[in-house]
Amino acid sequence: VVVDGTVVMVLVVAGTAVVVVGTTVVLVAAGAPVVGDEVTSGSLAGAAPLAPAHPATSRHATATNPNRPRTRTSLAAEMLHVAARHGRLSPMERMLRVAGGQMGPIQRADTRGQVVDRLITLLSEAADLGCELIVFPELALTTFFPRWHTGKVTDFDHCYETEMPNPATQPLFDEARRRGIGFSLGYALIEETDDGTLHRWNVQTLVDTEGSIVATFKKVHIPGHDEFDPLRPFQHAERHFFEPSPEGFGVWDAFGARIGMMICNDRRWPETYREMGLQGVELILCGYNTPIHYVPDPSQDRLQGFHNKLVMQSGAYQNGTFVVGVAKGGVEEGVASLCESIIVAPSGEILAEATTEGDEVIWADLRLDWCKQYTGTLFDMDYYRRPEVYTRLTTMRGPSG
Ligand code: ING
Repeated sequence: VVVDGTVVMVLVVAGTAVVVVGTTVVLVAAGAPVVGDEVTSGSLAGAAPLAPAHPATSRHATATNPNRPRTRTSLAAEMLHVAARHGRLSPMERMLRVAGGQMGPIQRADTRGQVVDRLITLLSEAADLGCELIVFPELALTTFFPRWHTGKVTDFDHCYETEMPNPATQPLFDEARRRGIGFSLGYALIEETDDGTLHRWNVQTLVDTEGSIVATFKKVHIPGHDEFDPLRPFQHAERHFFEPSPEGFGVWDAFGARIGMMICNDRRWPETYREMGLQGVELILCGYNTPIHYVPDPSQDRLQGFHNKLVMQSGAYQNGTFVVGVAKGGVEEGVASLCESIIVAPSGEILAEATTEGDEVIWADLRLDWCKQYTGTLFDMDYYRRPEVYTRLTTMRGPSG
């Protein structure tokens, strides 16, 4: 085929898929020719390179993980599909296939073993699809326990992890490493600092395709309330159970991208995205547990789905980044919670969306340089932003000072 003026050929040679742009091998499923080889003999030698081609850096196309059940021709077909969909096969394109592992409810009686089995099922499906990374929800190991409040936070110590990995989650780490897929996992963490004090965090840990922990992010914006509220049909006492992060938002180099994390309520605050946008983030991973009924203002109930999309689509667009937002939803212990997991492009467009209220994998191919089409033009922050007049943003908490 001719893509963007360049002859692109896909050959399945001796069981190996070889994609040639002009006369340069740019993609190999696994085996013989090496990415970047010049094809100088055979029928390709005469193919005049209509455009300079460079060895592709596409990751999953050159993945040599033997465990990944991929057929050669399916890979080649996929690469052409991706090329066609993005209008051109620009061999320098960094591609990342990412999944969202939405979960249905986790009931109070569900064991971590049962939950980890569900996570492994989602992870396996994502690996079968050729994904390199799957994003799991907030508090993905337990029911959303801040819906209760007994007055004693230690009554819920069993809902927190004290280390990661641990015996309950090791099978997830092992299977991820075996399949060569990374993941981000939301959970509650009790941490004892050197001076012996206990800290309780709402966290998300990013694990790479080798099973190593890249980073653990602590939730910054803790919503809800601290004291028991007798007027509520159910509590949202996150401020009773979790401290806010003292570290803020980070961005890490992983999976060939600049990756940041946020948790649930963080996604509603524009500062969240800008703090990562100013660190050059290209992909933000987010898990959420969002009850439909918002006790302080029930008029928002019918808008939960709209607000969920609104904040992540605008955050993505205004900072030129992909966003993956993944729910744990459905009816958990009688409380209806939002699903509607989405994958959003730097344009603000939705690339994938869940359609069920249960465990479901959504996925998309992220062409990471799409970010630059926004951060290098309309939202060129180094050129257009005016921090010298944004003085209130970091000196005031609210209108009262
Ligand atoms: N949950 C909710 C969220 O920010 C909430 C809190 C619920 C806010 C309903 C507004 C409306 O999505 C968490 N866990 O932050």
